[in-house]
Amino acid sequence: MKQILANCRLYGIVDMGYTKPEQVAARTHALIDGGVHIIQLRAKGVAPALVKQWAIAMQAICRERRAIFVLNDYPEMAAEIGADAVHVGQDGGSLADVRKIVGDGVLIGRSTHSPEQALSARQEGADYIGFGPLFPTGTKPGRRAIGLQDIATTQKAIEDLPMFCIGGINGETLPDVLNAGARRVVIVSWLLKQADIAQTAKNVIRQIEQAS
Ligand code: TZP
Repeated sequence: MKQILANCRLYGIVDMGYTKPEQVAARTHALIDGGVHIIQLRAKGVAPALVKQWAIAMQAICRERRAIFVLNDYPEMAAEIGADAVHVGQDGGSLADVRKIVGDGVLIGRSTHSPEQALSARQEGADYIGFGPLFPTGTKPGRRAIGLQDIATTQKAIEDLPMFCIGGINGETLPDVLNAGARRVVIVSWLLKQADIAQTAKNVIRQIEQAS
């Protein structure tokens, strides 16, 4: 799994704010078809029983197709359903506590919003980090944008820890994000709104690889 993570350029999120329940499986497949090998379920404000149902479905698809399935926010549920990874925010408790819940075989991702938080996440034992939001985004309303200026120095400071830049990335902003030094990105709403998710993902991955 660490190898899949290390090779991953584009991280996809099936965000239930933009996805109908009946689209969960098809979107998971479309992302994998497009070369996205790490896929998160993000379902804010939804009953845990529903989250669990979608998580089990996505985990099965990801296992069969050798992608990493990440559950956002629910370490206990991640452990229970055998998720590959769990992602927690700054308010998600210490990573040592999350590690105790999920055990050693599960990857842990942490959202970070500053270079200091990125370094702390590394020290705490995160397997990867999200870094953003780079731009204001309706997917995380009210969260201050951190801009592009710290991407390169932060990636250097955390050495080989995979850092996924996130927040307001789309076809227009991607070139600036890559010019600022990003080599891994998460794209949520723009990607999910595309008519052809798989083809768009392929195009994005090609652009990232060309910049690398
Ligand atoms: N964390 C920081 S920004 C963000 C999250 C989950 C949302 C990114 O979504 P979008 O739609 O790609 O801007």
